[in-house]
Amino acid sequence: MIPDRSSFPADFLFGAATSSYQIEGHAHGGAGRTHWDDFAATPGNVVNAEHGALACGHYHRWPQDLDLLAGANFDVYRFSCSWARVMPEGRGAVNGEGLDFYERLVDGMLERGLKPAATLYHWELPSPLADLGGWRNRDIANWFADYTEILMRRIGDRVWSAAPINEPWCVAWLSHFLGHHAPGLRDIRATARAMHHVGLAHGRSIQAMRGLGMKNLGAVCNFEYAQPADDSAEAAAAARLYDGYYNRWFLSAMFRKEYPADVLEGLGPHMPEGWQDDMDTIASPVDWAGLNYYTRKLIGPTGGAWPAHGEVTGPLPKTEMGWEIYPEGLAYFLRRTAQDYTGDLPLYVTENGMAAPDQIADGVVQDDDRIAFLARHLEAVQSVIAEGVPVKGYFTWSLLDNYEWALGYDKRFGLIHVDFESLQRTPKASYHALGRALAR
Ligand code: IFM
Repeated sequence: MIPDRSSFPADFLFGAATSSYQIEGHAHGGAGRTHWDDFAATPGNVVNAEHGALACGHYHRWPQDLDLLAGANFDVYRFSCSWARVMPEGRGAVNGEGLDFYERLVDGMLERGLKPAATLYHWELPSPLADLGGWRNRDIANWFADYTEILMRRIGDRVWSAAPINEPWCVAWLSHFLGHHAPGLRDIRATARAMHHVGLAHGRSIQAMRGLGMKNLGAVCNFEYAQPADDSAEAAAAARLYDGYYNRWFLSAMFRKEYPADVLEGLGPHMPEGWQDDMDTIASPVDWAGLNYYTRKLIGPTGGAWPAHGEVTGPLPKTEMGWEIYPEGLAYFLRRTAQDYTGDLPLYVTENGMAAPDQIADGVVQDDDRIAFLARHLEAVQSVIAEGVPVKGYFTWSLLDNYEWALGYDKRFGLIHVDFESLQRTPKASYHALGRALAR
């Protein structure tokens, strides 16, 4: 059973999250080309070479989607804006249609009593900026600050919160070291630069929004619980290092003005010159921290080049992504983030959810596994609130089935089923269960 709203503190907020490229339909409304369009058009990168040109058609169907959000009694909608929709070339000319779209969307939320929680970058980098080196180029911090200012001059007075960059680890490591996401690089020098410039862009964006007088600004990072694959000292060291570049790198920079020493042993030689001088900017004060959490990984040594470790398949029940279900990890990160980095700052679980092989039968999607997943993770949140950790809200990923990046449209994370031919929305059992739990 999903715990009721009444079993949380009175000011605790519930929301659902999405992102622009994953739902909007990038071909509409004058948006510019992005590195995800390029990545998806390159054979072998994305299942079935699927892309976000149409996605969920949210660009035209947003009123219905906002009605669905309000219908499930959510308080907040965490959405993202597309840089290339606002500035098709990434710099210079502004696409008025794009700004109009986000203004309509934000006003639509307010009309329905939903708090707009904006993210400025959820991964679709304008291609012309990718041509200039993208996240490897230090100038991206200023380009991003300019985009922040243009977008927020239009909607900044009405959003409830704003965060610059969703999941810096994915922007940097997943995309430049593992090559799983655009731009698909596997290069340690590119990775080190991206790991630093993402933080710098975050800080410059926060500064730009402060300059506009905006409040309730945050940082959203993702976390994976890293557990040693066995009892050996080597496995313990491997898991510790994984935890370092995945979970500690960005928090250390944003809240302590330093990078973890163990990770610098590997990345240090590849860092951009003078990176130490940027730490004050990266640590520009924020008002809250957001944690995206899905799973744990068992990590063991592999030999070979740094970081010389890899994942071992774990024994726990898994989601359709093959990710182990481990709510204890969420409790661990909330506790550790408050203790080691953020103190009394409000924490939000900004993403949590699961992919399942959902099927419609007689108009019903009976996603009981998702209901159990949400219940267990919400109970984990309650357990740390009882310990005094200042968790102030929880967002499920995702409102809609959507474009799961390199895995295309097969992996369904939504509370609402989307038929990607007709674009018809069908609320799943989890949507109804959450709606009942959140009723006031
Ligand atoms: O779909 C993604 C989202 O874009 C970022 N966080 C994780 C989700 C599930 O993989």
